[in-house]
Amino acid sequence: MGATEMSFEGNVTRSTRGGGLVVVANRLPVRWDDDSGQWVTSPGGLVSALSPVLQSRRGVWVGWPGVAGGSPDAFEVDGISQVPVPLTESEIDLFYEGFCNGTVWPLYHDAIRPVELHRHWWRPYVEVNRRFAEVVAATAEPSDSIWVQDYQLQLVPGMLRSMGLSNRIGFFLHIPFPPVEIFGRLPWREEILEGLLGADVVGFQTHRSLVNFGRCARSFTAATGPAETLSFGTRTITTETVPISIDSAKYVEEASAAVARAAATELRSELGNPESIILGVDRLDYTKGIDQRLRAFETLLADRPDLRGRVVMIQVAVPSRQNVGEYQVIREEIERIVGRINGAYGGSGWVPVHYYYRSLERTELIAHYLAADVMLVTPLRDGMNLVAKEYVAARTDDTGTLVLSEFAGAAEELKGATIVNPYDVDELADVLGASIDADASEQRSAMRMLRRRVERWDVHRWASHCLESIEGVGDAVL
Ligand code: GDG
Repeated sequence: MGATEMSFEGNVTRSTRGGGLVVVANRLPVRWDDDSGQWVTSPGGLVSALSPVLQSRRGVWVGWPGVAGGSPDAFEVDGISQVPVPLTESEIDLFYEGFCNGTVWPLYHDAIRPVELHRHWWRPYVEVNRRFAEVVAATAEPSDSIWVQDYQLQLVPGMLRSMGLSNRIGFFLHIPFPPVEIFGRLPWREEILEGLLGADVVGFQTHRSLVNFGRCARSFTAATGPAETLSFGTRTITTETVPISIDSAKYVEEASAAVARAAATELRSELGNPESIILGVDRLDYTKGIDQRLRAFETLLADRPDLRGRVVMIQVAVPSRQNVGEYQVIREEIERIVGRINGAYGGSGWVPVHYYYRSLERTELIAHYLAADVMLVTPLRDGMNLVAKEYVAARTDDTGTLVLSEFAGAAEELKGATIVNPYDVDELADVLGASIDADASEQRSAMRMLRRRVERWDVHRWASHCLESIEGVGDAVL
């Protein structure tokens, strides 16, 4: 995370509050830019979806500003009031890297890595959630709707109720909610569930997560009733499946530009004009199945000597959570496999795996989507996976194959993709080989169907649906 202590002076303009909507997320949608000496908006789907809503309602975003230590008073960027919640270095260590990413993250992703349970991580989680709740309580007007985001802030809705707030409150979980057998391990399961049950509406990426939540709520709290409308005390909590999406029109526009097409052609030629380019783009996270995917490519090269020299795999691994031990372990493992494949099969100008441990500029990312004949999105568990949707949106000529893990939330929605079990390396290798050989007309009809879905259900539809539900005026998801 590389957070440094920083003091905030000057550059702060106090905002005037209107009313309407308070978004609460671990991070503010802005970051401090040392070069320009001002706050700049961080790009991202959630920010682009919520910005117009927040601007028109003069809404507020409550979150951590991204650097440890003191934080400024509320300030405004691009017409949105930013209300910072300060975190100390020790809280970043114990709350964020500890409880959020060492306990909740692995637990909610099927416990595919050991789940660390420490009381000295739980207490800071409670304290930081309380600080967020206090800031929200001091900021929200009685008529405001409050929308809390994600696994870092699960206690906030319940805390707001304990403080006596009667506002409409929504919560959206971006990651999976695990089955009762896994969630039940958590010593603080009741507290977390009661935190979430403070909301009026809880949104999930998949139906599976919604069902898991209903079962857990009935098993570990006094909640009763069907998962979709739980009764808890005197209140009713509605849950829904609302898959998050991307700014599809923006992707289509950027991918259609001549400059993007030219960059893709150039990329292909730099790689020696291979017959097929296989692409993976992920944060470097053990949930993303990067190691299994590389093993599948290795198996393919062993089984199919005819493909050697003709196909290239690009894996973009964006550095993430580098202070968490399991992330260092998975990075070493991935780099070992890349070295093994290139050492065994590479030669005479052909490099089988091009591995980047860095993030790409957005224009480069789009050029990669355009150049890739096969996109491998093979997480072992994933809330949704936006990369899958971005690839689909970028394929405006309807070519290309999306190979998608059945364990990604996106698989519930993108049924026309080539669905795989990422744990089955041999199957994955076979599917990869078949995708390389695939008939272009078959690919076209599958991709057209996927594109229709991604264009119709975009992040703006997602956000307006969620907000209408929170405000009690929602209708059905498409
Ligand atoms: C969590 C959940 C859920 C990636 N590499 C580069 C780059 N990216 C961008 C992608 C995409 C985003 O990062 C990654 O989003 P994902 O959805 O794939 O994954 P998580 O970060 O794990 O997100 C996930 C999501 O929240 C939303 O609810 O879907 O399940 O785990 O937008 O484009 N962007 C640039 N260069 C890169 O190299 N510019």
